[in-house]
Amino acid sequence: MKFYSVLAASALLMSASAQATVVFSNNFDAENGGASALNYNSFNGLNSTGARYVDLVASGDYGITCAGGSGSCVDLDGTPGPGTLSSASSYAFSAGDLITLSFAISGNQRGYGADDWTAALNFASTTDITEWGVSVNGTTFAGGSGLADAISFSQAAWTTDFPFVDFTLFARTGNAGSVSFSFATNSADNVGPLLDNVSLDISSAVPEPATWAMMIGGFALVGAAMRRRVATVSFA
Ligand SMILES: [Ca+2]
Ligand SMILES: [Ca+2]
Repeated sequence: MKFYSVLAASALLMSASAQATVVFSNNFDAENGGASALNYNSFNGLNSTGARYVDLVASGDYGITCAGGSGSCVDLDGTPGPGTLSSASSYAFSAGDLITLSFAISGNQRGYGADDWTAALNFASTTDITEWGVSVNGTTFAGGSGLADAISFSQAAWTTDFPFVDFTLFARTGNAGSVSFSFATNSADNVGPLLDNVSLDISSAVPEPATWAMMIGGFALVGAAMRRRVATVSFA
């Protein structure tokens, strides 16, 4: 009986996500033919602005392993940094849409101490945010609501031994508009946080109240499973 209810919750989660629209996705694996490039700025759909460059790293080069153990990823601190990486385009949303920026990020396995990093959703004009927050390895933390020109999450002292963590930064909007996104670090020693698997999703899916109840059951199961993992990783 319990097994059956878990399956039902999973099915609802899948039908909800099927209505989602991925408007941007880059796992960096196809950039530069799969080869590393310092101060790379020919990304598909992304710009490394001004002199704040980032490095493209093929997994295995410089003692760095990307998310999933293969392909390529980005060292947010270029040569020299600090670096920023921003979406080249803005993406339109409608009132009530849920905007989700997903990415994997780790400390730099080369060492060189802890760094700060920030991920942001930047709105073209002041936007009514009805709810926003972050999700870390599947556990959600509420950020609140209000009028905003940008929503950002900043992580201080991201130590070099942090493994890749799946983050999402999300916002539900009360009015239509357009949004871009950006990543930045304060690292300036050529060795910074590693970024991988970036995607932006804009979804108009609003579940029925009855569906919500069952989805919360599903999320609770995920949260319980993930809490133990997160507990070993401190987000102070
Ligand atoms: Ca990758
Ligand atoms: Ca650094």
